[in-house]
Amino acid sequence: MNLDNHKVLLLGIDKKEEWSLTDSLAELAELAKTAGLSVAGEVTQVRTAPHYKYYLGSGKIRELQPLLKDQDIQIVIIDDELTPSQQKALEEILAVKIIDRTQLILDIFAVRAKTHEAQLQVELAQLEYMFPRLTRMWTHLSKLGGGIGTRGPGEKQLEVDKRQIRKRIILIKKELKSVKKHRHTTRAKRQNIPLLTGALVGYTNAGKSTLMNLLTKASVLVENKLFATLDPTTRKVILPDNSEILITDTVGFIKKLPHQLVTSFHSTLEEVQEADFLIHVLDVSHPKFEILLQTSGELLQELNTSDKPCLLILNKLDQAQANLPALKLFLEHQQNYLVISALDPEYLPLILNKINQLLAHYYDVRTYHIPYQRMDIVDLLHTKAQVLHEEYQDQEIVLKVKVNSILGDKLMGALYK
Ligand SMILES: Nc1nc2c(ncn2[C@@H]2O[C@H](COP(=O)(O)OP(=O)(O)OP(=O)(O)O)[C@@H](O)[C@H]2O)c(=O)[nH]1
Ligand SMILES: [Mg+2]
Repeated sequence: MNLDNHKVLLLGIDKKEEWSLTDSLAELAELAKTAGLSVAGEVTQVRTAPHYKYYLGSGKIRELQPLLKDQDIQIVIIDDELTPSQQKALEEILAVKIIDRTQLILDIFAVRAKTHEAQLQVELAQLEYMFPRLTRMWTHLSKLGGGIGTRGPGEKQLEVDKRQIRKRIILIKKELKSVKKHRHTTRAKRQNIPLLTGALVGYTNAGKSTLMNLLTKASVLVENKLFATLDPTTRKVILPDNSEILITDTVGFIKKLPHQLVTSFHSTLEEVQEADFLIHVLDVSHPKFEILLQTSGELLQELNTSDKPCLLILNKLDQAQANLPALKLFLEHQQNYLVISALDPEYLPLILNKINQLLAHYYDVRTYHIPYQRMDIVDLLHTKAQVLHEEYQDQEIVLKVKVNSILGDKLMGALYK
């Protein structure tokens, strides 16, 4: 779908929630801009739930019709995910193209996906979104053509289309499995020399890639657009105590994240699950930063990562003046956090020290029995751990070390598997 430069109207319903319609529409407008659309205005209605047929009530729909004509608007974007029949009914009554929030996000992901894996994941999500909608579309046509009980031409076409989509879904899933296997071997290679891995996580546009660039001096795409990063990038970082870690930049979270994307991006989010610790980045210049944190927190919980050591980075301090009182209150209940501006390199030593501190909590004294053919591990312990005692015996080397427990576990795994 080419959405470039089209004038669009946003529609939303106000359910009087803490994440207000204003917040939600501001985000929807950002999404629309990211997709290359130009937002002409918004129409809202206070309702406890969407109208079952038209999303908005019929009075509001009547108001909309002349407005769309006057302003020559051909695309309307809905702030929620519509049911297939709502979408169809709205398109008919308003005579414009209706795009829901899910479709818009899928569209952005489709344009942004760079690697083969991300492209497959997005296509899968799009097909899963399309499948039930296709049924509706063709059921309607076949009824017009043949009536109940007859297999009209529409129905036959529907069967063909459905079969093709199903086939494509199976093919993509198979291909994703093989891509994933390849990624696992790359990761396994990485783990040959076990390094602690931290994942940068958080709401979209929080500044994860900016922080990644600061930490690794790499050039990861940074943009004031939503979902600038879709593919996980991993880079090495050297901490003040000379230990090396890996940092992975990941795809951002968003409220009302389409469930098709959650399942399709599962393997990308695996990077988060496999990480030893998390760096959770939060944009504290956002007026509802606590809700953003809560949303990301819920997604992290779904990914079963709540028990990982986590450093909370409160970012964009330079733009957060209006939020300072709220921020102060919020921080009274927080541990392991740092308030920074990722655009300002002066914060770099502070961040690196904090990561060091976070990982320092996890030190153990351990004894390793290392066979002579694994001198690589002996070397590694000499550089990455504090050696307390070392003994060269006939069959093995016995090392007593103070070592980071996460690294220690990885070494145990490498030695005794
Ligand atoms: N003022 C200010 N802007 C920042 C700061 N950190 C990042 N930004 C800006 O915020 C925008 C988003 O930054 P990114 O690093 O792309 O955010 P992200 O979390 O990687 O976003 P996604 O990849 O879309 O999930 C960019 O325009 C950055 O320049 C900061 O400390 N202060
Ligand atoms: Mg990014």
